[in-house]
Amino acid sequence: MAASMAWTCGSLSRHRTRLLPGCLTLRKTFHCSAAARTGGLLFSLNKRGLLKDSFPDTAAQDELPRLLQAAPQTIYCGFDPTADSLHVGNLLAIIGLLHFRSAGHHVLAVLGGATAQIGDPSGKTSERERLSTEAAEANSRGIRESLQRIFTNHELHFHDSSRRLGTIDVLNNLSWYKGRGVVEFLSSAGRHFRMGTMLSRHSVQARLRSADGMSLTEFTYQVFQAYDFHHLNQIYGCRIQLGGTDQLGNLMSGHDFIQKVSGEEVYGLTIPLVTSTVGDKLGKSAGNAVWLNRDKTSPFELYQFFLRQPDANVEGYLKLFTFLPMAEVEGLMEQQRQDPGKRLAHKRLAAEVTKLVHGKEGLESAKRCTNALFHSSVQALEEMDDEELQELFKEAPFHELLLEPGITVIETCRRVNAIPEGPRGYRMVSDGGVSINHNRTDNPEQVLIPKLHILSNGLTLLRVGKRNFYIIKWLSL
Ligand code: YSA
Repeated sequence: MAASMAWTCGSLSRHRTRLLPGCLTLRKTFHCSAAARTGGLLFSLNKRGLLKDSFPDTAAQDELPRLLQAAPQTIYCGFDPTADSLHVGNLLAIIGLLHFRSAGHHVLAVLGGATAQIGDPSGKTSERERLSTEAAEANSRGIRESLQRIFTNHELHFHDSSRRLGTIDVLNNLSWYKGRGVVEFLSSAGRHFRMGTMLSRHSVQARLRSADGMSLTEFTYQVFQAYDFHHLNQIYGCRIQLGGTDQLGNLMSGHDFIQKVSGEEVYGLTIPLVTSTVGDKLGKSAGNAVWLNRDKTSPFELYQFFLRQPDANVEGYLKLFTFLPMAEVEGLMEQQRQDPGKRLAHKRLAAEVTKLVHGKEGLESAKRCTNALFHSSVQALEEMDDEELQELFKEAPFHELLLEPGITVIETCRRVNAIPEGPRGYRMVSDGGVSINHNRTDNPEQVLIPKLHILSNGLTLLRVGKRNFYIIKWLSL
């Protein structure tokens, strides 16, 4: 069976390979061919901290860099549609693919419409609930849309147009399993899989030790991912599969299967798993998901997620999650060290990721929301439409009210049930507990003034106490 190895081979242990500070360490430890040394793609990905393991070991160190320099190659990564959106953990795999595309290689993003119904046991402590074909298809639509949006944003905003961009295709593995008979599949593909090897996979071992064990369905997962690799190799000439380190066993199964059925040399590359500040893998199962679809995580929330990263993460994240040249990352970090209060590196990180995921408009929306919320900017509020305002104040009730002439502050508060009835509510306003469009309003009888209390977009943001927001959309009589 093929061995895997960490990219920084030599004397460094695997666990120290993740965020290496710079080329000096790499030059000492990165044992590679002349092809890779002369500015190869893998070398630069490794420098960014984007590569973790590769296999088979020496082949990937020597042959693969040469192959990548000789001609455009085809690389794939799979995404199981177990939810209707991808999350920031998956984004790193997408970014990995995009680096290959920028270097002129062809990229296949595979939606696991079939494999999602089997359920990948990798990194999971228990079996997923069964996913119906309909749910997998609906989820695939959401994911396909966000993949395509990110690919377009990358092409528009991040690709150096003087370089030839490789092609990109989004496929769904349901298309090659549909109508395939189980007897035929097991009698042809199945016989190339050895039980001992399958049982030795970390994902299987971990589950066999758990109280619930593992179902046959989950156990066969690696067979399907291996078969996909073979299928893509046969149809698209794909020789490289990319995935997070949790996918290593599945990647190896594909390598072994292809060796047996066609003897083709293929390669696996893994990227590091991004973890939260408490060490959980960023993803949806950990309950801490930051999604890539706007209806689940708004551009503003995504922007804030990166803006709020601990200082210690920023340099690594700039290298992993952005396409900024390394020299620019180093320059930004130097500026940040000289004036940490400005948080230039955090802001750039948040802006680059938001632009990649939601485009220029998404980034503008995120900045508008930031100004409206944290810098009390009335102008920013005025530039928002009601959808964006609702995204910003997710928990805030949204009311549509008829704009009657002479309507007062207290009447407005009462209509949206923002204050208690009677004198208590009246006192809340007169004591200064209410603000409208970021301006404290302590006269309950004040008649609402257009432009001040009612913005030109027909909206009013009412705040009662510290954090109870109400959004009012005024309808003309
Ligand atoms: C792969 C190949 C196939 O032929 C068919 C299906 C698949 C899907 C694969 N088995 C899987 O379940 N992937 S995933 O949907 O869970 O995640 C998609 C990719 O994002 C994987 O490569 C995964 O390792 C990566 N990923 C998820 N969370 C991550 C992460 N990468 C870095 N950090 C995280 N927190």
